[in-house]
Amino acid sequence: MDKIIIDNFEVLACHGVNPEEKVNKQRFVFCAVLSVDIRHAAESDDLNMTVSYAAVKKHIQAFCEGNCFDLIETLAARLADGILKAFQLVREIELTVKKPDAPMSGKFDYVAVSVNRAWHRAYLALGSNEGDRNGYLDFALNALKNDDSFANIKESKRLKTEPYGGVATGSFLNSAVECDTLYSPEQLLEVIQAIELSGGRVRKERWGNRTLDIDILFYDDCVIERNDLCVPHFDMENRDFVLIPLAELCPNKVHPLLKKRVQSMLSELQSK
Ligand code: A4P
Ligand code: MG
Repeated sequence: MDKIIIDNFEVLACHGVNPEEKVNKQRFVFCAVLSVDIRHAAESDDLNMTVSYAAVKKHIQAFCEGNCFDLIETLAARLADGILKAFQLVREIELTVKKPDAPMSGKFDYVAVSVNRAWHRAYLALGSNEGDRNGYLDFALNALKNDDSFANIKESKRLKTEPYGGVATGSFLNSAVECDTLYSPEQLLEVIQAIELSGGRVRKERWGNRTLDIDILFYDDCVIERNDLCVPHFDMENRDFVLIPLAELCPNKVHPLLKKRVQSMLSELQSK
């Protein structure tokens, strides 16, 4: 993707572990490489179609001057997230924070931390078969909408489905959600489990009845095979309650392991 680059922008501020660094300003030098699609701006020659580097520079300065962290790791990671949230045309950022006057003996140019952060496209499955099922799905959707580490949230239609797997008893309400997220897959799992808990979810038995279930179906094209996190979600090719809502959102997405489009998986399942 195209890049907008701010190189070696210097700000005087107070960050550091040592007490004197909290009161005496020192130099922090920022290098930001922003991934932005600039084609429309180039065609129209219109600043509104791109990201103003002056506005990003102002954001960096205000954030650096307005905070006082022990670690440049914190400064770099939080600033990178903040830029992605404030400037939605920026899809990815490589941000380096240099500290040329770090209190360290010997001759060196600077110490630095570099972080890479990006918006990732995730697909989630929502399900409920206990209590106010619509209310629980609304609750999950609102929790995602109220968290600014998610953007562009879109829910499919909600579908009444019969229980699958032979454990749950009451009928389900299911939907799928498309979103962009700044969370890593592991963070996303923690976040959705926290939403399930605050939605009254009690884990009794696997595949049992539940007020609210949220699963990660896809995370970009990642394949994750850990005991506590398996992406793409296990067994989706056999579940119409997953594939029908998903096909509404992303019929042409290709399952990275099965190498089949969502719509093809659904057609195959329905013709069985
Ligand atoms: N886990 C691993 N991978 C993932 C992932 N991609 N997303 C782990 C979310 N969690 C993932 O899940 C058990 C463990 O799976 C978690 O601790 C997590 O670390 P859970 O939500 O505690 O239990 P569960 O939901 O009972 O198990 P699981 O395997 O998620 O079951 P499913 O696949 O959610 O199936 N019938 C209909 N009609 N509609 C339904 O929604 N749902 C189920 C549950 C059964 N039958 C259904 C429906
Ligand atoms: Mg689950």
